[in-house]
Amino acid sequence: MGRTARNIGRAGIFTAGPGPFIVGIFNVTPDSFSDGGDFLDPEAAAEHAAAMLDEGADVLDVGGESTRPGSDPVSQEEEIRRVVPVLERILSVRPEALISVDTYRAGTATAALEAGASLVNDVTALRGDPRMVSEIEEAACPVILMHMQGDPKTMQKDPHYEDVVREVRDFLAERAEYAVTAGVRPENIIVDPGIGFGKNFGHNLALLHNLDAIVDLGFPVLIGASRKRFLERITGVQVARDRVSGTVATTVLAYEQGATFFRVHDVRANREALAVAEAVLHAPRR
Ligand code: HH2
Repeated sequence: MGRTARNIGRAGIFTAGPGPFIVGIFNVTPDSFSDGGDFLDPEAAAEHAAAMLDEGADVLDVGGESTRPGSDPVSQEEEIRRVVPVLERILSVRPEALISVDTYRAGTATAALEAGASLVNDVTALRGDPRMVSEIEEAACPVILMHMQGDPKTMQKDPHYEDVVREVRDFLAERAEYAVTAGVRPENIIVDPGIGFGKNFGHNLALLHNLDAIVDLGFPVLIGASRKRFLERITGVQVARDRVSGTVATTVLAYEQGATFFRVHDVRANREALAVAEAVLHAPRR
């Protein structure tokens, strides 16, 4: 099957309705901050993928390089070696699964799309590899454009903004325009303020409380707050995988403000919380 056969535009992912969509995090990395090393073996990975889909994930986001603060990049060859076998194994047991590849390298995106991935999650918003935009345009697949100040190695050293909400919004508008000018279809663009990527505690909260400014850009908005460090400062929960309640709070608040994609580790908890939020928000108001 060629990659166009599996590619989805609005016709694929968005016909399910307006969302909300859960993007299950699937790190095939030895060093990710909360689940590093868990799913390097394709068999364990396939089981975990099936569990996430059964719990209500709409998309699985497979990544072969950690972008946690202070992390080092891996080579493209190593990234492909980690991602492609897992992706193929998942699709062999769940051929209908929608898989996104978390990469900023065009070569990895190509390999993943050829292996059956359906969308690309680029944390550099197409700045990391000059060939990425044409890859997305040719594949006609959806792309997530994320804001990041600096790079993962140094981004948390001293992030600085005059007005974080305005700057993140303007950045995402500029990157979306860049993509559209290069031929990417506007309906294939999803934007993401990049919680924790070159942002201090106050910056993260300001973005989460002013999401309407990002939603107003007119693209679907993705939020990735799952288990992140700023939640520890609020809740005191030090173990990353125990930050489920804090994550769920961000999901519900972001959904109420118009975000529709939620990149999370804990699919079931976030799916249930979103179902409750949807029911309440659809009840009549007097
Ligand atoms: N966060 C992480 C990685 N990729 N992609 C998007 N679009 N938005 C995010 O907020 C985002 C992302 C970091 O989290 P995680 O994948 O759990 O950890 P690591 O980078 O250590 O693998």
